[in-house]
Amino acid sequence: MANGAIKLTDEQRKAFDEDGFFLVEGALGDAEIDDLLAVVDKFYVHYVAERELGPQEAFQMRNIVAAHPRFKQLMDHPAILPLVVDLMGCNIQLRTSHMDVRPPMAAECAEQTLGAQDSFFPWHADGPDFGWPEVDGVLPFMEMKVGYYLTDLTAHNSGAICVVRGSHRASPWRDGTRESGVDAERVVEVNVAPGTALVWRTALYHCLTPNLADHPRKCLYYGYQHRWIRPSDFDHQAPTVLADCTPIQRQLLGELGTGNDNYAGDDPEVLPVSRYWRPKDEDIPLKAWAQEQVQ
Ligand SMILES: O=C(O)CCC(=O)C(=O)O
Repeated sequence: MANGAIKLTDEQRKAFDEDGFFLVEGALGDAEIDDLLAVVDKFYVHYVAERELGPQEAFQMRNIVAAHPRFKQLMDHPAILPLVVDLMGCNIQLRTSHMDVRPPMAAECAEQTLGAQDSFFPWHADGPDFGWPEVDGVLPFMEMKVGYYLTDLTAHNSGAICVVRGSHRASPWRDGTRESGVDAERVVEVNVAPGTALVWRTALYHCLTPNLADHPRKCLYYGYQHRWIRPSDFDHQAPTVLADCTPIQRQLLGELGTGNDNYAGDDPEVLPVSRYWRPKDEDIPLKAWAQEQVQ
């Protein structure tokens, strides 16, 4: 990666701050898409049989970074990691990673009001049970996700995610209006070609259109958060998952980049201090990496 590549463009930063998202077209090349689809299909076929899923049933699998090396590689994809680090800083980790397969649905699903609370996929913002802390009704910037779309979502009602532009800066949930508080003018249906990445704040209200296309919709999501928050998919990843990781990958998987396990610092008996809270440089290899990018 070329030095200087870490910087977001002005347009990307403005879009992320004001709209809550931007797109990176061609983030994945054709060969990467094919590779990833092969892995998605392998898991999907396996779980359809094991869980006896119906032909129209949506399937989601979490912590995919632990399930397959190809999924693990994507968490520090060279086209996207610089953008994530520029947006969140270097003291970050994964909160979640998931794959989503949504087969074609019955045409009647399009009769449901988009995102209605009784629909197949209601409007929501991501967050833990009991919610994020709110400041004046608005969520602080706690986390972001990158969505990688592997199949064609260019048609209306092909199962694409919809986001409400700028909704991370307002809180229609507070007055109890829920989906009726979603301003239709600001709804963006993310109709994109395979290989596109959506870089977004998970405080954005989002839902899905029904998939009325003739092919299943397949995509992957990677959620990033500050390291002093707890991930949702894991406490610690299994040693086998960590074994062949780079220091940056170990960091993103929630470990100290050194591979050491003195999480409570050098003097845990008298002066414990979490190295997620107060990392040394060697604990966050992303710091040196980020500095190299801007030289
Ligand atoms: O696109 C999807 O299938 C799920 C999106 C979503 O709700 C999420 O990532 O939080």
